[in-house]
Amino acid sequence: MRIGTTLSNYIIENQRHTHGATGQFTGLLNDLAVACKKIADLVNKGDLLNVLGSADSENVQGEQQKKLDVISNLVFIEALHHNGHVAALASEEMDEVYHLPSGIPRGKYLVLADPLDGSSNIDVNVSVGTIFSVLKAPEGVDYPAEQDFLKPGTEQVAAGYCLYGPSTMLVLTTGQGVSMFTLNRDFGEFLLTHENIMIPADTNEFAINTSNQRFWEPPVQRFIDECLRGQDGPLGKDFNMRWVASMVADVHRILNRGGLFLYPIDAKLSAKGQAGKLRLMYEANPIAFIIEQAGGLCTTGRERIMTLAPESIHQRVPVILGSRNEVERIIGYHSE
Ligand code: AHM
Ligand code: MG
Repeated sequence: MRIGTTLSNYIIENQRHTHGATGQFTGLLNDLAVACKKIADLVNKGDLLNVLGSADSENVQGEQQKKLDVISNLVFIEALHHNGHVAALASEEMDEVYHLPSGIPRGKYLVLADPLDGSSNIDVNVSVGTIFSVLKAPEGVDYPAEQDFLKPGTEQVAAGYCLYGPSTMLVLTTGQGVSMFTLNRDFGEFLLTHENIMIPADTNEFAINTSNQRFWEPPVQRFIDECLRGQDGPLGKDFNMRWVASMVADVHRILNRGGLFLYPIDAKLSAKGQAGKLRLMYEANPIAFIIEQAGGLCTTGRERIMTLAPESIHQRVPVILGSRNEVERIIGYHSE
């Protein structure tokens, strides 16, 4: 019986094809995989470990943290900070950049993460995930500042997510397509299960939180209205709708069978002074990198997500992504 291609096999093979590679990037991806395996175990055991429920604390964005949000963030730091692969870390659950303690060797990379995406699903046993984005660190800087993280998505060297669903799956891009790995819990390895994922260009499935409908802008109102009018409407086809409320799970479905995901700007968010719901640096950018590598598009409706110039690590943006032809249609509605 063969073992198959482990995540380690896969990244070491990639390293062989990268001129001047030192093994640090390979080490970093291994660290990330360890963090994901640990979080998968916590999510899986849930109530048995007394890790569900509220943490009685808020993050920098004033959102109530769950115990598992806080614990996953600690796992992320522990797995990444001491192997000499990163120079600093940032996450949804930390107000400021995390600086490595003195005495720990500085690595070549910066990592941003949403340690546990889909907070509202944690306590109800619905799929959640970890999202990560990897950037190059500035050379010779012991304590990279927030400014050093503020690079457009096009400068990511890798991005991925781990989905904690019926199976635990790690989805990764290093800019050469998208690969999927499934965790074999029996021997604790991620094994390559899909390569060169491509999102179908057309779709008849969309995901949006329609409870916000009355707050949407006209282009999104128009598009969803046309979807709902189905075969008799201008789009000439019937649509299906899904909304998991964990972006990783909605994105995973889109990678596998096509579809659209929209978390647009709306009047309710604007009234709170927010430019969107999702965070650019550790949600939208890494997911955009994956979606584009799989042939899809990711936009605010008006601009490509990956070329936005970030202003802060916790910045929010509108996100519209998925099957190319329908995203192009929505972009067109925004420009009319
Ligand atoms: P989180 O990082 O606090 O979990 O928030 C992000 C999540 C996304 O995963 C999901 O698509 C969205 O928020 C759901 O929002 P809503 O509850 O408004 O439907
Ligand atoms: Mg999130």
